[in-house]
Amino acid sequence: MREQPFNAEPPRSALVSSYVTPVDFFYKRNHGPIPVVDDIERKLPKYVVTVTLQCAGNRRTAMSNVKKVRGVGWDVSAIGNAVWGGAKLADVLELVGISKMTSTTKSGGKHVEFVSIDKCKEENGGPYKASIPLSQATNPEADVLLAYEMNGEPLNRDHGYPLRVVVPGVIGARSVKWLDSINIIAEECQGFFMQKDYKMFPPSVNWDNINWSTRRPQMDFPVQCAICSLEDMTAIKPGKVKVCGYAASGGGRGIERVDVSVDGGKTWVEASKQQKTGVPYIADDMSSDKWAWVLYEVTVDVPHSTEIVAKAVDSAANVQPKNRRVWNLRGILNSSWHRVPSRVGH
Ligand code: MTE
Ligand code: MO
Repeated sequence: MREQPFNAEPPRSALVSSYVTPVDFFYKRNHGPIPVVDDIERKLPKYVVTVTLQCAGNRRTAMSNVKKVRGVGWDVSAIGNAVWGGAKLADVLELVGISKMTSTTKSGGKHVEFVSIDKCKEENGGPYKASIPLSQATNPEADVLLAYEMNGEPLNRDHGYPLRVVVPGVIGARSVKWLDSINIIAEECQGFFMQKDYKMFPPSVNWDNINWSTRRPQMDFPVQCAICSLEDMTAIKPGKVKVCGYAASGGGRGIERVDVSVDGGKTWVEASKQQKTGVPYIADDMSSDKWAWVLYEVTVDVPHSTEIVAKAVDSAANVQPKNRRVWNLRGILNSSWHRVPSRVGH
């Protein structure tokens, strides 16, 4: 945990002890000191949507084991699932005369920019900002919220009081906290965190040959899962071991399957997954896990020291990559199979 900026991550086991992540256990990612802002008026219908937010840097520490990357170190818990309450951005924009669209309506490449009030050194003391396509912002089905509640309580300062953006299915960096203003702009936001960070480069790109303008800002996050019931090199007794954790995918893709292996990935068993029913949700039945994670669980036999591995498959049949070939200099989007070396002893 660091005080300034304040970044915090809960322990693995605490992370999956409940389906909805309590505010105290929800990771916190800030690029500047935390400000206080005035309250704002709320006159639109309130929507309550369960959304998993994931930092693009989740699991970055493991990527640094391959080759050093630049960025805040995270284990597997820079992710959390909360029940967000707020106005739909599509309603807010309609109020100022921008009509609702579906994902196929042409929006001429325009973006909606969110500007915060915090001051970041990366912006030379200017505010944190990010943008999403206008077509997404004005599409009610994209469920983009201007949230003022988290888990039924007013947002706290760490998570963006009094108002933050929640962009479901997209890396956390676009869910701007302490929202100050919204701009409709001709192209994507030119801020640091859109243009000089949070882009996915191949392993051949390093800090000497990087050309930021060759890549688009990362938006959706990939299919991801982690084992949360075991720390690396846990000593376990031979016999049955319960393996549990979370799985989530971006872009509204639900989780189809979670597989667990106790022989380093040679053979697999399917875990059972659950999404707590009863959490508020706005999605049709077949895709009820559209924006929210699933928690999974399976009991496996572990006869000898091994690597316990988990991988998830999403509704578009995307699978997590086997190897850490996804190495990139910023250490983002580490979504390789989650491997936990385990030592069996008596
Ligand atoms: N918004 C502002 N204003 N300042 C920030 O530093 N960090 C972003 C995003 N929104 C950030 C921000 C990043 S990188 C992430 S992952 C999420 O907020 C984290 O949200 P949380 O702290 O509520 O978990
Ligand atoms: Mo992040």
